Amino acid sequence: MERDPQGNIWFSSWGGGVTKFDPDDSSWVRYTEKNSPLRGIAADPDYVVVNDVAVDEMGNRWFPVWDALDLSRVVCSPADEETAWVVYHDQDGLEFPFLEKVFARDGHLYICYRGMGLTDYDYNWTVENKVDDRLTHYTSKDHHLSNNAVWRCLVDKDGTLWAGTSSGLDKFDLDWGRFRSVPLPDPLGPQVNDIAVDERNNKWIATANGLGMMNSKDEFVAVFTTFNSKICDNYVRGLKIDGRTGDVWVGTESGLSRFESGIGAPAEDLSDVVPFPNPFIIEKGSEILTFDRLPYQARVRIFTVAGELVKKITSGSQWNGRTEGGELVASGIYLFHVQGASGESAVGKIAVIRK
Ligand SMILES: [Ca+2]
Repeated sequence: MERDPQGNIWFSSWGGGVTKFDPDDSSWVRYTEKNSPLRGIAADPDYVVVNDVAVDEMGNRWFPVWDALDLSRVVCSPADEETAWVVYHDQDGLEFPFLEKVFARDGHLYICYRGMGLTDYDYNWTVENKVDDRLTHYTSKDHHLSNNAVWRCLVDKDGTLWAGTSSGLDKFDLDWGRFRSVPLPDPLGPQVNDIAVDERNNKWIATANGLGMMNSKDEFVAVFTTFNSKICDNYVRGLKIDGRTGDVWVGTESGLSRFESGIGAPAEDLSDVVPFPNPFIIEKGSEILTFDRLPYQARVRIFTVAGELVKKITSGSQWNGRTEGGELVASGIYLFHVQGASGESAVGKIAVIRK
């Protein structure tokens, strides 16, 4: 399920093609072999299997078609509704029929296969023109994927390609030109069913045995199971993150759970970056202050009122109340300076109270 820039919501289905819901007039349109280039399976041409929908930055909608009888693999509904849908066949290099999830980013469509690895299809931003397209196919044999059954792949905010497979989580290593396996903490894994990225580039990992959260340095900082959280079931099938509220919606075998991560949409104006709690009361020394709505690439520096640098926060959005040397700061007023990726900046104050 995905929303396109016009506000339409697109649903994929196992056997029923693709459905579009337009919230403006509450209309539903179903696309099947009768009114679109989507095609059914050989055993039943009316049975159109589409496992996912991806919407790219231009608003093009991409549908992976499972085992279509005419050997079509991917169908694209261009952002401009007047343009005819474009079909990518096996002749376009997409030889494998069992397509699972797709992910669109920067002119590439990444395709996960059940049992056949992962394809990076570079359509080069031009949907109608196939002459400029390039395809790279990754497998366990040639590129060290943990397993050729790939259930989800995506590109994170740093441009790194991730794959969730039946045998674990893989990260693409550009220097090496191959994937390497990222160890999952107990009891997560082994199968990774879904991956989602939040506004701070944390990776949320849905597995057959719990949900994990990994920070932007690839360290697992949280593991959620029925033993330590209110998650409905340890078998986690799918994830969606609401970028506005930071809520992580967790689809499990026994129901839907919602986790309030508190990681909301990044501030467009850096003066909207607010530290909390403020005043920042330090009692045990383990307290954390968070800069809410800090954009991922922004950096924070904390100063005394005399202008002396106390701490640079180069990754993440949190401060533990300590100096560069690891000492807890004294009670008092501190200034913070936020600098965005393109040089814009803002300043504010934090009151620290030591108890
Ligand atoms: Ca192209």
